[in-house]
Amino acid sequence: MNPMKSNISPLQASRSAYEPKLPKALSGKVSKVALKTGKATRSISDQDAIKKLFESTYGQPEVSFVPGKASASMNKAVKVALVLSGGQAPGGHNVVAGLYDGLKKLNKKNTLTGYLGGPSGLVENKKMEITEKLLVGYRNTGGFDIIGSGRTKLETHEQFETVRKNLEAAGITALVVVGGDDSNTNAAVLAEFFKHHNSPIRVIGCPKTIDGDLKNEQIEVSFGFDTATKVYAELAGNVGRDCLSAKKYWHFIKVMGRSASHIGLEVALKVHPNICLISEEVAENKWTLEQIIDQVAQVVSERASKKMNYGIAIVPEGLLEFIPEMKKLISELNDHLAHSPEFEKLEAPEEKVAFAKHHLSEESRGAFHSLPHSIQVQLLADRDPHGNVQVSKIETEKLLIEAVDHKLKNWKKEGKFNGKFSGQGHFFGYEGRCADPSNFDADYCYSLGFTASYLVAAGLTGYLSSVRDLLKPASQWKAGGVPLTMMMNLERRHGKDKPVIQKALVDLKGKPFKAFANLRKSWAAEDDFTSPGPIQFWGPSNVADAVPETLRLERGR
Ligand code: FBP
Repeated sequence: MNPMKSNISPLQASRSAYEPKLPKALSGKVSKVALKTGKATRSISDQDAIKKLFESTYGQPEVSFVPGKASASMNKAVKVALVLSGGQAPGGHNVVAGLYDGLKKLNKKNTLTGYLGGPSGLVENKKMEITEKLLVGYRNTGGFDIIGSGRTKLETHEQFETVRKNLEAAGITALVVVGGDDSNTNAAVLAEFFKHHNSPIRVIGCPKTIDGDLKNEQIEVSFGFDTATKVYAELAGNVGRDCLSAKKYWHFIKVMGRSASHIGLEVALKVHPNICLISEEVAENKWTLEQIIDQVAQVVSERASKKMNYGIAIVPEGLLEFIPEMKKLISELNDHLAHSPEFEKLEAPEEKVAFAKHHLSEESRGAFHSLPHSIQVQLLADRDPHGNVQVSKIETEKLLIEAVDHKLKNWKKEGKFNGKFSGQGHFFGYEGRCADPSNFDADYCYSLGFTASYLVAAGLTGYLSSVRDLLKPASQWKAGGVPLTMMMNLERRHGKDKPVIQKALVDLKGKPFKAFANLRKSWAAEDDFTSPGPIQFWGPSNVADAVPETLRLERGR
């Protein structure tokens, strides 16, 4: 990195010198790393069906790298392809750096080719060579801009064939896919396809997503979650201080996390907001939107009775889809409107709203009617390439502010509320996805990439790079690989049973949720906000090397 270059901050220039830590087993000589193989594995459920679908890769053992004698073939030269898939997550560049450094350590002749713009780059054969020179400016930085990312899903036989031909023509024998649950499901399918068709290409995945929902017994946390939640917690903590200073606003902060509420929960554990909604709890209790609004208004009202007309409410991005009547409404909108040529022709929001009302079932019409007009319009405006409602773009924080305001006005008329309510909406999402990785993510990502290079060298396919024991110092982390089929189950998608890596939702019986549930009443009533402050790269270890609270609670003694 050239510190004089105008778009590099002094902090970035300084940070580029950081040397990420590695598990001890991988930091020594290549000849002294042995591959330890465990027992055969099974998928988490639907074993017979998954076995049938993954005939060539099902049941492989878990593996780990331990001190010992390396196999002679470990340093055989390989050409490796890399693709970044899905949403950005802090630390992606360190995965690339770890993968590159690991490959070069194994054999100087190894090469790494980045396919551009996500999985579509594999089909379109758009690529670039990753070199030391290129990497210099990217080490320890956020973003995926080194080769770009994308959300194209490889699904058809033709696409798989094209990828095979493109990679084989380039002499590539391994592909590393950096992605979340969907992308790694895709990696498993590709691994099976290549093996089944006797292609030499092996596939290795890396667990990425700020959402934190790619985790299980074997994968302690996905990369990017730590940094993104630290950024959101810093911002929410600052808002807390503003609250205490101005004492006049209720801040409704929607935080990213397309489905699961891990981000919201982690931010709550860090910041102690007055309210944090957890989508999984809403679904479990089958709460209606009306009941949720009631609960929120109740907290606002109780605080107002103590002259505390201010507060913070954290709202998970996926909330609406977890409210049963909204889930039904969204699914009806997806079914009826997605492929309706008549609807496609409509331009004016009012016409769209009228059309939707006409086509919905009575129950869903009621749910639609209960939403403010602005939200009705949003539900009908943004659709993904498959024609589905883009729930992540709905301004849930504004919906709640409007609905709570309406309720409190009614309560005022009835003499049940005599405070003030002024809401401010925020959405913390993109602000955290490309932040420079925390020390934890910098080390974890580098280790995941490095481990992937060893999995490639060991000739394995259909594995997810895994680095475990993350509460210990990095030198004591354990590096290895988890068979992708081990994490799979069958799920109903678009009317068909599909093999997918199971998404981890917030476990309502788990320690993080319980810790939050034990404290939320006092957080609602008192002012207990904390200020986590900005990510620290240097300084006391309990600050600079802090791990996510949820990880600490889940894996701690
Ligand atoms: P991944 O699951 O691909 O990691 O992406 C997660 C995420 O950041 C969600 O939190 C958010 O809903 C979504 O991406 C936004 O995606 P987009 O970049 O397409 O707006």
